[in-house]
Formats: sequence, C-alpha cells, structure tokens
Amino acid sequence: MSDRPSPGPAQHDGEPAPDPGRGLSGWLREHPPPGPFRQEFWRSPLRGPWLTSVFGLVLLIGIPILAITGLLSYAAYNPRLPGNDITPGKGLLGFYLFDWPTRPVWLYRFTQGTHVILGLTLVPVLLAKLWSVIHKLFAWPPARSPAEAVERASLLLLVGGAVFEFVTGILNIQLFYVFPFSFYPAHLYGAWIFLAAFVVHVAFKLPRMISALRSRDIRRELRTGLADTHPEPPDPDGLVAADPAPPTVSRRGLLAFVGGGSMLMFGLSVGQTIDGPLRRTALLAPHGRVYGTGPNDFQVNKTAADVGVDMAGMGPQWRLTLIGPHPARLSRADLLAMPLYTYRLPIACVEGWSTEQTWTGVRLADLARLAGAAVGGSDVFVRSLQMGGVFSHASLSARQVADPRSLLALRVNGADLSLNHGFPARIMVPNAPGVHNTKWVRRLDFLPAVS
Ligand SMILES: Nc1nc2c(c(=O)[nH]1)N[C@H]1C(S)=C(S)[C@@H](COP(=O)(O)O)O[C@H]1N2
Ligand SMILES: [Mo]
Repeated sequence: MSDRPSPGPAQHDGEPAPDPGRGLSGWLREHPPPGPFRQEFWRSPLRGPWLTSVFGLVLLIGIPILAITGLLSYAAYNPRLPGNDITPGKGLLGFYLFDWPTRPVWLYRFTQGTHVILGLTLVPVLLAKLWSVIHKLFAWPPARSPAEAVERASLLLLVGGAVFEFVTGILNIQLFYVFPFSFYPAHLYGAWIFLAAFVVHVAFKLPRMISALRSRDIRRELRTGLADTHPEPPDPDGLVAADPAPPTVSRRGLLAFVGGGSMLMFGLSVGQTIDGPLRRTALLAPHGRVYGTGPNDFQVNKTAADVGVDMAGMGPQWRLTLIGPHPARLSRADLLAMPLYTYRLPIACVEGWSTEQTWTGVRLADLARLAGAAVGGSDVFVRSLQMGGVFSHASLSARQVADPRSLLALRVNGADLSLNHGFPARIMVPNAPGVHNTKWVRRLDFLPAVS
C-alpha cells in the first residue's frame, strides 16, 4: 500500500449521503466498487500514452495487412460460383469480389501465409496493447454521458472483435473446432464488425497516438535501464497510473519481452509456409504430422481414412464422369493415354501451410473440350468420392479451367498419387486455395460460366 495520501475524497466514517448538487454520476464517481474499479488498483509505472502508442502503431500497420490478406482469401474462394460460398447472406460485403487470377502462381501462398503468420506474430503485441489500457475497461462510472456510453460500447466491439478474430483464427489453424458455429462465416462477419470499430477507433485516436509517439525518443528508451525508468507524465486519458508503484522492469525490458514473444511466434510458424527443411521448425503448426513415402512424402491435410472415402470407389472400376454437351466416362488408363503435362505447383492451404510439388496430369481445358464445353466460357463443378461436407465439391472458374497449368493430376513427383494425396485423380490449379484442389475426383460438370 502507498503511504501517500490517496487522491479523491477524504475518508468518512459513515456512508455519506449522495450530494444532490453533483447528482448520481458524481456520487457514483466517488463510490467505485472495490478492486479493479479503483484507480489505486492499477499501479504499473510503465502504462502511459507513449507505451500504448508504440503497441498501437505496430497494430495500425499489422491489422490492415491482416484485413487485406483476409479479404483477398475470401475472393480467392470465388464465392460467386455454385457450391463455393458458405456465406450466401453476405450481401453488400461481397462488393469487392473479383475473378481470382491463376497467376502469379505463388500469390495465394504469399497472401495467406502472410495472413496466418502475421496474425500469430501480432498476438503478443495485441495482448500487450490490451494490458496497457486494461484499466480503462474498468473506468468508473461506466459512462458519464450518453456520448461516452456510445464510445465505450464501440470499445466493446473493438476489443471483443479483435479477441474474437484472433481466437477463432488460431483455433481454426489448430483444427480445434470448439466453437458452436462455423468458422468461415463467423471469421468473415466478425472481421467486418471489428474493422468498422477499428476504423472509428483509429480516427479518434490517431492524433493522440502521433503526439504520444513524439513525446519520447524510442532510441533513448531502448538505452534506458531500470534505474532510470520513471512513469510518463499524467495524461488527460488517464493511461498513466494515479499512484504508480516502483518499476520492476524497464520499458526496454517490456518491449524486449513483447518483441521476443512475437519473434518466437514468427519463428515457430513461418516454416510451414516456406516448407522444405524449415517445415520441421514450425512447432506451432498442427498440420503435416501425416506424410507419405517416397515421391508422395509431403504433408497430408486429411487422409482418406479421416474423411471416410469409399476405398472401393478408388479401385480399377473407378471412372471419371464428364458432364457437358458430350458426356463421357473415362478410366484412369484413358486419362493416362491423353496428352500429359507436368508443372510445379504449390498447395497453399487457407490454414497457412504450403508445399510445392511437381504434378503430372491431364489439362482441365482438354477435358472440357472432350466434354464439348467451350474453354474460356465454362466453369467446372468438381465432385469427390468423399460424400458430404464442404470438401466434397468445389467450383472452379472459367479462367481457372482455361489456364494450361490447371490439371486433373494423376501423378506427383514422377509416381502415382498416393491414396492420401487424392488417388486416382485430383485437381491442381495454379494459385487456387488448397481447399479447391479437390482429391479423389469422380465427376466434372462443365457448366456455362457464371458471368
Ligand atoms: N476430397 C477432399 N479434397 C481435399 C481435401 C479434403 O479434405 N477432401 N482437403 C483440401 C485441403 S483443405 C487442402 S489444403 C489440400 C491438401 O492436399 P494434401 O492433403 O494432398 O496435402 O487438399 C484439398 N482437397
Ligand atoms: Mo486446406
């Protein structure tokens, strides 16, 4: 406890009657509930506008990158095509959607890797930022005016939205579906709510952030040890503790702790996007614990056994059904007798991992022609032997069908596909999200393109 006289009203013996002159809000102000609602509860000498602004600046740069890469990922799903959209109620939120390109081939790998790895890297910064303003959540009275009530409600959307987006994102890449709703629409709608609150917050706080950043020199701060660490001067926002305790860590120490946490998150996850030998360093990545052997030795997202595909369907009696003006049924031998092409293409999963392999197969464009469909004017609806669920089908756009590197792959790295990688045949499309590279294909419907 501090032996200094505490700020605020003098102590009384009995309960003083509300002072009618100051009204209820004055009375409330003088009678905060105990614990975190009292200013004296929050005593860290490091809290202050400069510190909050340093974390805020990092988030101000990082969150728009998360937003852009996230919204691009939604566009990459081509949600306007049948079967691809699980947010049909998006309405105006789809205003920016465009026909996702097939080149550069690494684009989705880059944007989605950035989305996931940056999200993980920002976790310590987000927590530090929330810590630095946490006492404001307990401000008492809850609101002094209707305007303040609105402002504080918007903070709930801001903080709640940020926590919701980070938590659902992380749970999703950990394949830990504990929440009672579907990830994809929840993360998308949550993003828009959060972004709206974020824009309002930045608009209000930007000038104060800039002046707070100017109030101290970061280079000097990074040279200042514990002995010379003093609280920031009292500020109108009340970020600085009313009754600061002696410091137990310098600002430099706190920044190093948060920065070190971020570097750890980055270092333990980036390997899953880069792949190759670095894959082993991605200790935070849950994927790719299942690998194949020989040329099929790269990570498997879901095994055939996991999703319960009918093994019998993959035997010699397997046929690929083509639907179009001239429907056809082809065996694997028929497909292998067609012109085969080989390309190096990445699988880039929405969950952030990726891997590039060498795929051999038949061009989707050649299959479209065989079915009598117009190349460039036909989308394709792909069905898997896997029955039911979002992975059992996917639509590809006319542009994707027409790209000469878009394959119905039969082989990988010179060997037949393994069962887990989609034998007898799987889709491989350049720059498509991994989830659209459907495995265990049984039927392709070439349909006039959705304009
Ligand atoms: N039928 C089917 N196809 C599928 C999946 C699936 O679960 N079922 N997973 C998809 C996802 S999310 C990804 S990232 C890639 C992974 O391919 P891989 O398991 O061969 O590495 O396959 C895609 N194709
Ligand atoms: Mo995926």
